[in-house]
Amino acid sequence: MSGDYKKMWESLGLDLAAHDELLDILGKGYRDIYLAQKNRPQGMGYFDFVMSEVHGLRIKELMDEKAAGKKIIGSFCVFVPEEIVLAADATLVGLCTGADFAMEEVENYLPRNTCALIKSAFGFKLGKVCPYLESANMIVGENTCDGKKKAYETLNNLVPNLYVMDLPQFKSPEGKNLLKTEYWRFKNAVEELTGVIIDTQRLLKGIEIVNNKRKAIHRLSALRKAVPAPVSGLDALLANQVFFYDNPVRFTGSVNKICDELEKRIQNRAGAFSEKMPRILISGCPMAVPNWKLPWIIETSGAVIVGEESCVGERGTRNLTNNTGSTVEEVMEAVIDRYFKIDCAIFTPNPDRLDHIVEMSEAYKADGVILYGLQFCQPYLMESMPVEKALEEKNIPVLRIDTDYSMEDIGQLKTRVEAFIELIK
Ligand code: BJ8
Repeated sequence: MSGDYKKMWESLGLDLAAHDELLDILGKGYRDIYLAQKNRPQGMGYFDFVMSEVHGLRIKELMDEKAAGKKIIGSFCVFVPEEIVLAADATLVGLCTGADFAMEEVENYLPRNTCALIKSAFGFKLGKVCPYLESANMIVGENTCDGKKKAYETLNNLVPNLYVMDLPQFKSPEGKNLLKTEYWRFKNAVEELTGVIIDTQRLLKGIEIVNNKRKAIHRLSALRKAVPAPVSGLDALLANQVFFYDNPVRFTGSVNKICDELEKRIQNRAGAFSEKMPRILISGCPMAVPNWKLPWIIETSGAVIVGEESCVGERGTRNLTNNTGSTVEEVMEAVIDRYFKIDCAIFTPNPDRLDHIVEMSEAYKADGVILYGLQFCQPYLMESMPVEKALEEKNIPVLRIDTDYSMEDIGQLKTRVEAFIELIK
């Protein structure tokens, strides 16, 4: 971290010693996994900088925004509509959920067999090491899986500003009505928090900013369809992760710059990968920073990841929001339409997700799919069994993995991944 941010972290109530420890681990992991890669696009330098300042400069920017009267809203899920947040001149940030921290304390609040993502959110809170969570004026919890839903009841006692959003589980007209009710309620809550009335123009502006961010990511994804792949899956994942933290306009420009560079690489058939390298699609639970374990294992085992069917990936970014409405009701309807298409495994039944995995595996010319589930994540682990069967019936090779954030199973995972890659070569 280049600046001196100690006072800022102190003012946020962080535990400085624990936070230093976290930054050391994060920095080491980043060096070993990211900086050890060969032939990275130069544009990734921007993301290296963002990561080196993820608890520093970015937090300072958020604090400056707050000092100027703006509000910060933290979220754990892609169902929280950024368009509405931006329309009120507020900023949406993803909250820390990608690493184990203060696990002993966490298990005083949550059962042992809770998924790593939920435990991690609590670990960052109880360990006092997430400056995003501590700087947020509102924290949005969403009723998705049962684990999160019940965990928010407990989190409510640990933070002063939790807002819980209900979400449907059926893709039915009634389900959509529930989402509509909840998005209007959220709009009102954001208006109350910020003191800004969200009108049509404001909402359209919010849509434009978020759509541009999505379009840049779509452009990056489309370039990954090239053979050989022009960029590593690890670097593309990082861009998808930073999507949740960075200033959206700056992020869009930075991703587009990388895309310009990748287009040249494709023209010159340059890059770090050979045409013969097996191409992998990852599908399943989201991978938040610094959860890079499985992609790192895959890409140090002779394969390249070409797509992520994940909320930190194409499930989260794939559809744009229609921006043609002329009343606030019409524009809100467009926001609701867009988010109602997200095919999270909490929906039942959820056939769209299988279709999307097949579609992605063809579009990205994947040689195999790795289904990634976090241990104790019932929605994704349960759904992975019929998905595996359906993919096998279509002769798409599949490997099903369930793991957590610990490093204990690295050897075992590597053996399984290497065997799978050998099989699809
Ligand atoms: S829209 S995927 S971001 S809920 S891993 S906490 S499901 S037990 S994260 Fe998600 Fe929104 Fe859905 Fe996407 Fe529960 Fe599973 Fe844990 Fe999970």
